[in-house]
Amino acid sequence: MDTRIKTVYGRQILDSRGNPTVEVECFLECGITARAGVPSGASTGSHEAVELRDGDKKRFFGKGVLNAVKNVNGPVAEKISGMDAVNQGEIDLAMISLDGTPNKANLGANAILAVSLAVARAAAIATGLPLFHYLGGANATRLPVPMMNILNGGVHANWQGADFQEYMIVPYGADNVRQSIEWGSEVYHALKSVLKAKGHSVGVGDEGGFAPEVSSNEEPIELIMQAITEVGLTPGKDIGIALDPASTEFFKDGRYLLRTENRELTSEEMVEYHAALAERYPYVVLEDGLAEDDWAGWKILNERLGAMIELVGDDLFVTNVRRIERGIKEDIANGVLIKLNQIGTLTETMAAVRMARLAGWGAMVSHRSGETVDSFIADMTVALDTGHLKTGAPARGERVEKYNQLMRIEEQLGDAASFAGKNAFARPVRSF
Ligand code: 2PG
Ligand code: MG
Repeated sequence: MDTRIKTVYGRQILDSRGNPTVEVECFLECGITARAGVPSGASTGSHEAVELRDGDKKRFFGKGVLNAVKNVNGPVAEKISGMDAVNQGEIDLAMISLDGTPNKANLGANAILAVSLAVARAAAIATGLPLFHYLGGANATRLPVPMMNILNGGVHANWQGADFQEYMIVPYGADNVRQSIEWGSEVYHALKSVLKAKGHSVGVGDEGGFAPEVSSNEEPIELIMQAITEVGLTPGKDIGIALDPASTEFFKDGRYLLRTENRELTSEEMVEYHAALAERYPYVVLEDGLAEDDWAGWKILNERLGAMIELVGDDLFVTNVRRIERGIKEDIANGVLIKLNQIGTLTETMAAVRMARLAGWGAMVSHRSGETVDSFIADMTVALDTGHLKTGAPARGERVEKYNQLMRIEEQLGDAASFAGKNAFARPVRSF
């Protein structure tokens, strides 16, 4: 089978928020073609690789990606045509050097990533392996715990609800991925009833979770705890809680501004806020508990809570080994969020996971708030055995496609499949 790349072809499509994004087809000499689409964030970290937007205000309010598409169809196609699709590392390196900047500002991380993923998928098809096996080898048999964001706040809910961006349920007590998704779906629907009964809105945010107006950032946890018990499950035993406040978004002039509570907190006070929540709730993961450049605050956070829960850096580390390395040296967290488009190639993403795991850290693979129906991250999570994947609510096509893919993989693996469950995290799940 001739797995050399004949060419790649990019186009502009829409993401789940209705904004333009890049999609790429990869054509191999043997006749195989494969497609990949890239996501786009809203609460983006300032240290992320560059998402190239046209800036032409007359089209898509400046958000077009026609220049990124042009880069795929011009210089990138020229550079990688003839290379062997199974040599992922070489192809990714070739694009990185063609770009020539430290943050992919020339070609755009959106252009480069779409090619990187389409190439991987084409190679998988050509070698006759499912994507998770192609990327992860014969050992890729463990399914992740789905981290389901069922209540949205912050910028994902237009700042009309909680300040904290994501309230996730973590069905770690299930026997397998299918059951964990079933539980997650039931709790999601029960939460809808709980909200309705209290007269709350049941409109949803960008990631499919409900987005009610609340009077504190703790209230959503209470509502979710109620939903869990209403479906006959036990918080702490069957299902845990994870939060992504996306704290960078409400960090101004050295203070954390909690608008719903009319309070301004220092880093130390924000840490105590989370410590108090961790005492009352079966809290397993806290992502971006502090802002992206508050390294001193993160140090305090890790000293206070690092033995108890997984503290994940998203905007802080931006899937970048240089920032992760510094985090490990300074001992300021114990987990990293993994987003392909923060760094821009599959190879660099895998290096970030490797570095985190070698340090004994957790690695949580993540979608973006603007998504396509591409389910690449579901396969990648199984391949890299990171044990947990966050990809929104168990609702909305672009979110459920990833969860559905996990169920397909589990089915395909049959008896060989296992479920990460309570072992998914950098810290053991506390008894509650
Ligand atoms: C996050 C993500 C995904 P966004 O903060 O973790 O949930 O949001 O894609 O908007 O950065
Ligand atoms: Mg985040």
